[in-house]
Amino acid sequence: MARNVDALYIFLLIVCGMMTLLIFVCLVYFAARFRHRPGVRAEQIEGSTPLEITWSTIPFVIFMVIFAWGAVVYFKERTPPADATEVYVVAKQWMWKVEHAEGQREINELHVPVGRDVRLIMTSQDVIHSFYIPAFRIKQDVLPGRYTVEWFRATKPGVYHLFCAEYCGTQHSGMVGDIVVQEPAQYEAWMNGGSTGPLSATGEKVFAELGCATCHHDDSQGRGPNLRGVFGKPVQLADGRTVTADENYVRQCILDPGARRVKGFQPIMPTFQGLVSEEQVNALVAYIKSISAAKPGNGAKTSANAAAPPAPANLQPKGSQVQ
Ligand code: HEC
Ligand SMILES: [Cu+2]
Repeated sequence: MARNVDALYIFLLIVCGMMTLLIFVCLVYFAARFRHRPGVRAEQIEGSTPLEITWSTIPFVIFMVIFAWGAVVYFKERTPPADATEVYVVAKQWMWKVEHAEGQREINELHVPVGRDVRLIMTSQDVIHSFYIPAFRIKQDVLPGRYTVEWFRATKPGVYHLFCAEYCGTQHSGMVGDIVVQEPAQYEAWMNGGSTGPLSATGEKVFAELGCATCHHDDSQGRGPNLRGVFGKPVQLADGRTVTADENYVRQCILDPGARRVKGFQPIMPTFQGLVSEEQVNALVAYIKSISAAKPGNGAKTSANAAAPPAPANLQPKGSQVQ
């Protein structure tokens, strides 16, 4: 992404530089050419339509080029590839806590392999921070109460600066870290040292500990919806809206279930606000994601569901939505 951003930026610099040069050349030339001479009277000019059209059209075209080019770069930078490796980031005053899907945790460091797409799912435990890697030309605010996302693919091994780019209190300037980009083999070795098991497994434990499983069963008999296959799919809400079950949706289900209710269920799910840490929410999200990923076992179950006589759409077990 850095190359795209740089190219656009250099283009802006060149356009601005040429404009500045043009203005100063004209300034000096006109000052000399039309300076006051004894006996010469200024002659009044009443404007020129061709001139007006020229100096409106040319800047317009240049600005539209900048706009279109900027939009293309922006949308590319804002759209993570679907198969990117996921890493959870929790910001707090004044550190970055990182959790890999494989279970590795680190503080103020993020290890990634070279050449892999990495998608960061970020939230804050307190105030607004901003995850900024200048070398990769990416920066994204990290907000309390929701997830924001950014992604990158590191192309060269090395250690790169990580900064917090949003003033977040007295030690804001100390909220720095390292992005460690390693060759795949090195990265594997690092990854295998001292892992606590996959994040989704931690999530499964949290799911059991918090009693989620008392309502969310593996079939359609529970008081809550079957969560298998929910992630990434559209969900019909009681108020008629249809939303996609992404990270922010699952997060809101856990922390603020009153904000949206799934159609066809009693509003009995309690809030877990204050009972779970950001890390536990991340683990739950990873777990719910993992039981929605297409797996052979899951698929078999799904086709059994699909063969069953059709139930009213809102009562269908969620698993049946898996393709
Ligand atoms: C007292 C029963 C109960 C408990 C305990 C419970 N839930 Fe729920 N949950 C529900 C019900 C009922 C719904 C559907 C109505 C709604 O949206 O509130 C639901 C909805 C959800 C949804 C949205 C599902 C969909 O199909 O879109 C998610 C995700 C979820 N719960 C996760 C959890 C997690 C994680 C926990 C544990 C931290 C938990 N729930 C604990 C009853 C419960
Ligand atoms: Cu900060």
